[in-house]
Amino acid sequence: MIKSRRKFLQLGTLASFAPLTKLFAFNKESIAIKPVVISTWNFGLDANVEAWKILSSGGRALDAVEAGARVPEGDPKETTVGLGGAPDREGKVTLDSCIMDEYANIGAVACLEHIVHPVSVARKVMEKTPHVFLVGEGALQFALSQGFKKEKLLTKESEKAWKEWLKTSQYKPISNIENHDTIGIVALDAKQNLSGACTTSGMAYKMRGRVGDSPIIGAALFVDNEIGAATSTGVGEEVIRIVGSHLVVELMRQGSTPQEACEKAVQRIVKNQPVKSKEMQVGFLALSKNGEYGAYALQKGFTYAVYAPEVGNKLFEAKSYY
Ligand code: SD4
Repeated sequence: MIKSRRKFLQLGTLASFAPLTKLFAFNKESIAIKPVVISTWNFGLDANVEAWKILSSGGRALDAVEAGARVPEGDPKETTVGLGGAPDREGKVTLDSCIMDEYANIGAVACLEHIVHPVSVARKVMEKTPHVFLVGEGALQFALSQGFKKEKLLTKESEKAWKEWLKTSQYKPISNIENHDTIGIVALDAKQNLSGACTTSGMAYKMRGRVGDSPIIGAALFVDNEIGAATSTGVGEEVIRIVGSHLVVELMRQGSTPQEACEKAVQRIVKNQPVKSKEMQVGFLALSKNGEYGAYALQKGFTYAVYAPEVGNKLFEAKSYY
């Protein structure tokens, strides 16, 4: 699954990938930089298409990841992100999101209600405020001041499922492909800059006020433009406990490949929770500065989408610990 760019260059077959994308000239040695975008779960395929429009025309990774994350956010059929997202146990849809660019600029929102595109609010926090994180009522107030529209996010379908859940009120989160989960998306652009974004409605039927890993820089997302980027999905509490995405990037800094770094982060969760980890899902994606990528999860079933010149836009299933 991992494709090192050096190997890619050694193959000497760059020209054969030319129909898939433009080759981009980079620095004095004119190395062809291939943009890459990777994102979590099946809906990553559609997200990647939007991101790729930007990357393949020489655009910035930051714009690409925002555009990609907005796709499942705006889709009412996706019940784990944005519009149509599963509510908390009081029936309120509360959204978490963050974004990070190549200059270590960051923005985040948590427990944001009524706004379809929290990732874009997170970007506004990053670009228009002296802060990096707004939550709840204040985040909503800020979003409205920036021209975002107040909307009802609870769809009939999500309301029906929540009312069904209320009958037993059992909170047993097993996040996996059957409910698609959070989108985490990281990209490398033609100028060899990295950015990432993450957005979610969080664990279905969570307690009111609960915030997961998805809006927390270092937990569900981290970008270091010298090294690489990482993102996560799954039971956020466990990702926060190991500051997962930061860990993955730091492991890469110490020499791990993206694949090895994702595996070591998952192993850290198993070490923390040898019993509980058997029954929960956490998945990591990592992308290095040179376009190499990796993925690993606790359980089988964690899919991710890669859009890169040599593969096109493809879905893979990550290897898993269990
Ligand atoms: C959270 N990490 O709120 C998110 C949810 C998720 O797979 O990704 N579920 O904890």
